[in-house]
Amino acid sequence: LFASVELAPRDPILGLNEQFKADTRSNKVNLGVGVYYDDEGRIPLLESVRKAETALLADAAARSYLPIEGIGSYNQGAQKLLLGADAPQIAEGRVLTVQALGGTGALKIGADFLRSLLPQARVAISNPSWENHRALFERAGFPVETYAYYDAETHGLDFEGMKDSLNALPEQSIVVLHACCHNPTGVDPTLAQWQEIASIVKARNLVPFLDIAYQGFGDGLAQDAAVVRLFANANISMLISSSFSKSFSLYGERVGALTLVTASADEATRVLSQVKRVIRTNYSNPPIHGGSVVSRVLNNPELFQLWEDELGGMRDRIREMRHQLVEKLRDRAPDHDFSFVLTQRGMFSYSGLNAEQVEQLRAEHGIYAVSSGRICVAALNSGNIDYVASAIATVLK
Ligand code: PLP
Ligand code: TYF
Repeated sequence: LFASVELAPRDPILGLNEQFKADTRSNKVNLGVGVYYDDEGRIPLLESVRKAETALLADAAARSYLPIEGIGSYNQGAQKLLLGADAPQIAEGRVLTVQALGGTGALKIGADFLRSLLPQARVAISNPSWENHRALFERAGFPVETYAYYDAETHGLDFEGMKDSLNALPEQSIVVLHACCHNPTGVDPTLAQWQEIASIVKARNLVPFLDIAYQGFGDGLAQDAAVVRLFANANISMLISSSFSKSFSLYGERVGALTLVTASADEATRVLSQVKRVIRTNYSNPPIHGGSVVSRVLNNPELFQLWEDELGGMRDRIREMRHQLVEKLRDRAPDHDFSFVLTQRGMFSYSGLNAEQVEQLRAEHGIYAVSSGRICVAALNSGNIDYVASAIATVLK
């Protein structure tokens, strides 16, 4: 039966993790996978999460099946975080949210739903994008192409190229947009540029699928959702996949949500019924624990404040690492200008290192990065940043 099965390639990022684990060097550093580590190099258990879990344990309940769409208070919390608590679209009953297995699960439910709705559509992702975007939409049956995004010369956005690409897409093409903290480049459009993108999306009748996996890691919870609110207020129907994996440091709980902003309450009811059908035929209904924890935090003002402060702490620490990295590279590699690292946002920086230099970092220094040159700034800390800066300076020579 399985004799003809070929070996599939490893996920380029998660595969790197396996390689890192097998490395026996004590000074090894993993700048590959997009995970937030604290200054001691540990994945934190947030205090807000611990408190919510303690409270949950105190009134432990039996575990029946959840509804297909998941925990109601979780879904409401998630949509308020995206659109704002006072969003008119929510009051009008035009927004629906379903609990999903992480941001990835949300993308997959959305992709499967869109595939039955728009079987002829193509999908456009940014060049470059998170590796799994292409794979996931291709698996769902779509042809996937890219739109211009990153300008390697300026280490910034190729905005003219991006607009040209979007303008050239056929109507009803699905456009996957990173709402904030672009993975892998760390380069985001400005709000004024998002406004222009919204105009194109509207004029060209494109279908925006906003992916937001790092809300709170850019400028703050509300600020990072600005594009979601901008699109909603422009009356654009859209899909939004959101993830709490990073913002709650709950990677293994698979906490995400798919939110759809529709044109009317009636439309929302019909869309929800179809989205539930996709879920039912995939995994029936989501798990309880992670969603319950997040729901507690989102719906309890004290816990929410604590979480927002903790998230702010993570954001500030990453910024501090960006500053220190730029400073240390200025000392050690004065011929190279790394100041662009300061304008990039979120967990990642496209460092400009090439595949050869990345390989040299791994082989000679035990420092792991993605071959594209993407480094996870959130994995730097006061104990490893000097070592990393010196190693980068060495491979630049
Ligand atoms: N989308 C982007 C852009 C990501 O970087 C990630 C990272 O993991 C995801 C989606 C998936 O999130 P999750 O880990 O919650 O599935
Ligand atoms: O880009 C990253 O590193 C994170 C984690 O298949 C990740 O988004 C990477 C690959 C993958 C799933 C998650």
